[in-house]
Amino acid sequence: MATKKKTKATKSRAAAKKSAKKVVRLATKKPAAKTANGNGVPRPSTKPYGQAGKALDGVRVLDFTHVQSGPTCTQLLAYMGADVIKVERPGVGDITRGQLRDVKGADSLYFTMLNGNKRSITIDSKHPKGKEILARLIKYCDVLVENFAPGALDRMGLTWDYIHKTNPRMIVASVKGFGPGPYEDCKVYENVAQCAGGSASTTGFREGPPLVTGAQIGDSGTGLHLAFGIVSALYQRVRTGRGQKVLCAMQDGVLNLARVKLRDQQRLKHGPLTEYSQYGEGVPFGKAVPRAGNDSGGGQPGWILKCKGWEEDPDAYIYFITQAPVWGAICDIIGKPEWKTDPDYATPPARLPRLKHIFGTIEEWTKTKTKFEVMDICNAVDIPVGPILSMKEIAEEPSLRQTGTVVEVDHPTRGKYLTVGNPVKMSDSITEVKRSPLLGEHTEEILRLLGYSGRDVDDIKASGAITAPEKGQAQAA
Ligand code: CAO
Repeated sequence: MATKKKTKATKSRAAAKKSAKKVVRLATKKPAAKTANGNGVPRPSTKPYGQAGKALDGVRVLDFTHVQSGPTCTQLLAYMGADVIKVERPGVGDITRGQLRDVKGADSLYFTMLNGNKRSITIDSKHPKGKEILARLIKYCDVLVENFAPGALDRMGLTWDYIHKTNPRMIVASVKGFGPGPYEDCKVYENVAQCAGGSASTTGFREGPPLVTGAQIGDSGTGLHLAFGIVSALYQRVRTGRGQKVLCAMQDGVLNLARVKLRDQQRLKHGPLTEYSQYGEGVPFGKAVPRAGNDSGGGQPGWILKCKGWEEDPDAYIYFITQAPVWGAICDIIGKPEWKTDPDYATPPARLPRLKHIFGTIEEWTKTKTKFEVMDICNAVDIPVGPILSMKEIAEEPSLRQTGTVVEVDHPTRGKYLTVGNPVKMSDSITEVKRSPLLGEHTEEILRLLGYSGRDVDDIKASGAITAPEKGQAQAA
């Protein structure tokens, strides 16, 4: 039964709420959660799953991000229900609006696919009136996310001290290329991070140069890490009542994703890396983890093998894993039942020096089947295989459309386009993917939300704080 007695937790929550109210004067009032048992935990919602709002409903994000890493983070927060207000430079906006343009006069896919579910306001952050609007936004929002070059936020006057004083509850989340150290002042793009984070030196073929990967592990990977940091900081704020700085260095984010290679670096001290195919080929290891081609990263040897049609189709390949428990099934399928008992092939250690020959033999079989036939045959007996899917195949894959992983969105100037929906699926927070905003599309709406009157908005427009100097007005790029 519910008790009305206030616990320590509810009291401190109430105090935090009170002090927050003083600062966030502009925040709209939210109804207090009804407590079930006096310990501050709300009653379970009576609404059906998926109809009780979204995970981050009520969280307001001042989105000062640009290019890819930061926008990836804030788009994820927006997918989860946060109100993301993207601040852009008047007349210019996020530089990616105009990069890699495929449709004349329309925002690029680079921009539209990273800025869905957000609102856009144009503010010149260096204009005195712009600074005043930003001060209101800082009071209004819970989180500021930025990925400017090192020092740029401070040069705008938005130092941590200023922000924390203006809104002690605000979380300030940043992506930088490097953490504190010799490279902290460097500007960094995706591939720089892939190289500095250890990914490039361990990607590619032994005899070739280091390679960067197509997956944007430096930008999107770091944005994802930052989103985790922000949500954790929001959770901690429930207890402490105060915001904190959250920093994700792209080098750190890449290294976190490449941690198995740091594992292998340490294993090297104790002998060769026997699962790397160079071991079986008798090529000695050097001092650092080598590039391993398409060798599997774990204890289950795997290779990319040709499938039927490989001569014409550059993606007619399959990833084939020789997982030990299904070795017998593999031998039967490829017509080598004798390998099940042959001491040269029967055990994983015996197979390691013969991987090239083994995979060559399996490939003779995969070349007689399409990659999808290999999928069907192998998965029926639990052999892990993966077709090399082209982006065309992914774009057209019906199951990805059904799950909302690939979504078609309509846009007023470019028409329909595909984007990637929320890769995280939640049973009680359903993502609705919305198109990206035009430059400054919500400027007036947000100014009114911040308490400016119609006359104030006119004055702000005249001041030049929200309009491009050369055009005299903010408009879509
Ligand atoms: N009003 C007025 N000025 C604004 C503004 C606004 N609304 N928004 C940005 N600016 C200004 C900044 O204040 C900065 O000015 P100063 O240099 O005079 O302080 C200027 O625009 C340029 O910002 P920047 O240095 O961040 O941008 P850049 O294009 O030169 O560099 C990048 C881009 C990505 C290399 C750099 O921002 C960076 O290293 N960021 C951190 C790492 C990162 O996120 N990299 C991923 C990029 S995606 O591949």
